[in-house]
Amino acid sequence: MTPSEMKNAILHHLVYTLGKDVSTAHIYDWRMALSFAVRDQIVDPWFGATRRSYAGKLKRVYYLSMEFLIGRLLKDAIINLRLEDAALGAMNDLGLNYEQILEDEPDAALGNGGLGRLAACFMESMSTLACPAMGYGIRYEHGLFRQRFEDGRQVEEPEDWLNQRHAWEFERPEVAIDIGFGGHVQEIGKRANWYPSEMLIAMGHDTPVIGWKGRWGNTLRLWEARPMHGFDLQRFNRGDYAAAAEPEALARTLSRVLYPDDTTEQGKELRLKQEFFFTAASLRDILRRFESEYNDLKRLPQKAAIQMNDTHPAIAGPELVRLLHDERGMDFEEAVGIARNTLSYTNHTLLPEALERWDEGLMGRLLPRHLQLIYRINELHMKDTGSRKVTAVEDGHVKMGELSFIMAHKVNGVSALHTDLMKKTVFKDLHEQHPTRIVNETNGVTPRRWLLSCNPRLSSLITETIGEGWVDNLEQLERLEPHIKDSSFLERFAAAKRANKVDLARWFADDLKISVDPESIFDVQIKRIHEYKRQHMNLLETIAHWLEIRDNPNAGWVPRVKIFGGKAAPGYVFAKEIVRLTNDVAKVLNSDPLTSRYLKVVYPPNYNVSLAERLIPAADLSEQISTAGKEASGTGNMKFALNGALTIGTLDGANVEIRDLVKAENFFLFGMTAEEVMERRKDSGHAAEAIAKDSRLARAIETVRSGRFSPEEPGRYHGIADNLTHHDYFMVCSDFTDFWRAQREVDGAFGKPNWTCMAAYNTARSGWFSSDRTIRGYMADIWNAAPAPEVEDAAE
Ligand code: Z15
Repeated sequence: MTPSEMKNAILHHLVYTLGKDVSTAHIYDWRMALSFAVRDQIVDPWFGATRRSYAGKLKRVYYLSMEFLIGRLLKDAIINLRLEDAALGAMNDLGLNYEQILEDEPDAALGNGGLGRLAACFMESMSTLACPAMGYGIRYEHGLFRQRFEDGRQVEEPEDWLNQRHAWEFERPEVAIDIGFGGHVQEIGKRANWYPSEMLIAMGHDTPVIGWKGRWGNTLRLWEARPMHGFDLQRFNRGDYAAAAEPEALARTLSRVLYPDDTTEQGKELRLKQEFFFTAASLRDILRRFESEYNDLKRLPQKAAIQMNDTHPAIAGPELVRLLHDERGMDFEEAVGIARNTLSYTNHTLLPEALERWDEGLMGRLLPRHLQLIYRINELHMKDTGSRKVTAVEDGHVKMGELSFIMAHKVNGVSALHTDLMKKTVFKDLHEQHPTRIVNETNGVTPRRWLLSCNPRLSSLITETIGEGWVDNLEQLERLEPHIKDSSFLERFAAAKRANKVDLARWFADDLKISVDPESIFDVQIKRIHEYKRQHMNLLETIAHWLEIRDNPNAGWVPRVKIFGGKAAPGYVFAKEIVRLTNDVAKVLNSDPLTSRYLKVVYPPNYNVSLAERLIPAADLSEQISTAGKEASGTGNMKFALNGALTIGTLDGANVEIRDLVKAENFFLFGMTAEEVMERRKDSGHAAEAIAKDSRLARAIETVRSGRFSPEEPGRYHGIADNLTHHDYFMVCSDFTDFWRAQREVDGAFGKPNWTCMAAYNTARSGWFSSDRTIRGYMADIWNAAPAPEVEDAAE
């Protein structure tokens, strides 16, 4: 497409789709017009892919996920369809600012963090690899809340992405599926009919996901909850206007809002309803499609692979059994077998507070037939294994992890260490019973968004050095290695990083009114706020460093900017205190005339995918400092390494694999191993002991306790200080000393010529962390699915 063709398409949409004139169009109208012009280019390759899946009778992958944290979509589509020149040219021609238009798009924040973003990367990689697939989730009216700071405190505001027209989706009113809750069960022999007492409709909305070079396009189908009977006209005519709209409002609550808890489970009724709602709608849709193509349900596992992203869709097991057994008359044991061969399950955490357990009473009320089937599935499992050791129902609760394991033919962890720990801890007994069921698929990230799109300077340098093949064959980044000896390459590598830092510094100055020196170390920790991720350890180190600079302000310190980003779950009190402490520390440090040249703290509010795209390319240092054994994988860690940041990190999650690949000398390792953590926890005096041994740590905690950062309320942080001294479950104190040592090693290394070599090695050896590699692994080890044959590039 040429710039002038693009311009004509934009003008056409401006007038005929948006009903706007050039003279009255706002930035929103131009963005929409550009989006529709780009969307037009998606449709043909997308249809083509769908047609070929049907014509070739290809096996389809179904990715069931409560969350898809997809972020902005316009630039992604432009890049994958290679429309940059056309779009930029058209915008220039029209006198519009291309960057500004892209920035006008709200983030689609239909997820909390890693799990939802992984689902989004997987969708993009499945399209790039021409893996016939469909994502299924919920079309939340409100995505993850927006975060604001008020006197340093987090304030949550509703997120309203659907206040504007969403350019990328196609409404599918014909894809409307009835969903029931409650009611009673009528048993007929071993089978049963379920008569729900409450019904609503799941309506589909399809978003095309286009792969690299437009080779292939899959669909993300998100369900919206609609009332069965919209509006009560009788009531309205009686004058009861509010009551007339009630059934509608009630049904719609199901897709109203994303639960804002990441790795903490609340066990709320509405949440269970959401889980069943989208899972049941997806399964019915999958079976309908299968039955339109094939007439033998026994072949379901050959033609469909259904991935459960965590236990949120775990009700898929009993529901699929119900559809096959109750509704289609298949023998129970056979139905369980078919369901299991179709289903697989990804576990994303070992944290006990994140493992879903549903109250049997609640489950029985909402899903009476499913609870019966869960009992039978559980009994069958005990019969088959000859053991009563493991059970999916215990203490009046249904344990969704166990249920998912029992109903899946493969269960995967998300990093090597995590998979190993799964076998040794939460699923120890099940693993002994089914020793080949657990497999590892280490997470990955899409290089299209997380390098090509977010870091154009580094991307151009890479392409000029080794050609363009890396974009969909990321392991080609290895070819950079011989250039790491070449001083002109290193200079350009450093220049790209510096320019990214200058951009970020300008944004900090303009948007946050904080000035930072781009020559400083940009030290970044961005992720959800959680005790196990230990933002408070990073803060203590910052405070200790600050105190030391104050002791000796003229010692020639290596300047640093500590950058934090992340949201706390609204009900997670401790995490919210960490948010506030970060802001309070920033206030004191940034205005300290003795130290602010050397040390600043920046905490931009409302961390999201778009902000990550801005921060990661400008980072020198990536903070991956979770308590070993607690972070299942991490994916931010991969994005940073890929963009040439060095990691300071523990041996946790995928950090282990990052360090193996980029080599120990290019990674700042510190802290206890997972085993050492478990050992040390047995010693109840671990925190006190660590504090007694490290005067810097003692002083930092004392400073927090003293009210130095909250003079108007000196007791504000006693809670944090007490937790650290007495409890410290996540071993902040015990790891602090080694963390400090590693940070000083960073100071020593930064600015030396070798730093750029280390950074470049990180980029050159991160190719394995492409989500293309991960998806190939799932296809081979779990889904038994193949890419569509003979796929050609649509865009070039
Ligand atoms: C979530 O984002 C993750 C795990 C969960 O159990 C839930 Cl509920 C949400 C994260 C892990 O914490 C992170 O380590 C991992 O990289 C990510 O899932 C994707 O696997």
